[in-house]
Amino acid sequence: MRIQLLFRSLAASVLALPTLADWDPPVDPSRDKWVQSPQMGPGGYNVLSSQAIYPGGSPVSKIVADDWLCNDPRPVTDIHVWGSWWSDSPPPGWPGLFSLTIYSDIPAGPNPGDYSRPGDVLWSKTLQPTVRFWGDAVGELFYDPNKVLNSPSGLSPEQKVWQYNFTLDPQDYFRQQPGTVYWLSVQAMGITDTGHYWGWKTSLNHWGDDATWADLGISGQTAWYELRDPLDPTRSLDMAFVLTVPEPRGWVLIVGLGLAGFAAYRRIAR
Ligand SMILES: [Ca+2]
Repeated sequence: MRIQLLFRSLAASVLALPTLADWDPPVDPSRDKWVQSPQMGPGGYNVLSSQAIYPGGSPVSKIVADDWLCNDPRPVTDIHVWGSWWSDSPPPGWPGLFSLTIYSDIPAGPNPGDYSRPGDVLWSKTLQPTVRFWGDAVGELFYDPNKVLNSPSGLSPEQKVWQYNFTLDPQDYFRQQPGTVYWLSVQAMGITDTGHYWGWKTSLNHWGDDATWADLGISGQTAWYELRDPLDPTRSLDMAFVLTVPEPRGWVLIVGLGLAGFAAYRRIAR
């Protein structure tokens, strides 16, 4: 009977916790390796980062990347980002696949155009996240740096913000070198219905260099371009993402359930 009560208590604890794949503030150094929070409302943008079809029928494969500093040796086990859909219109039936890539850093040079940018590809996965609604951000804008959408400004209103949570399998953990700068890109893959475009949300926080964007064409990738505020080019834009490590809470539950199972086995075996 005591064992049954223990199992019930542990099961209740599991149900009472939020889904471990999600990420919520406040920042917890035991869980969070890097945090750049989303900027909700005026001044916030969702920057086109999709493999999709423009309204005129031409394909687009835009990619956005931002930098971070590895400041401890724990591996990246989860990647969390925020984003929105152009005109708040997600594509019906889309399988929800994203391409995530981590690059080395090409440091900034002495000249004004020598901003830092992604270098060699170190890690790349195509993953399907869990998705949850994050909130309404009235006053923010969707931005296409190519200015094909909503020409000539490239800007249009939207406000539905979603959180995308990518949980990596242990064999896919990204193992970093402390003191090293890396870049992360996130792109929504294979959107075939014209009129649906995903944008990666900009962040309240600035670190390192501006985010960058590029196009992946048939003839290869274009250069990386700096991402600046389209309404105030003096303002740097960075992207909203969180990198987490193995969550202590999850390990406590796993160990607890293991001990309970062992105790039950001992009782039955007697
Ligand atoms: Ca940055």
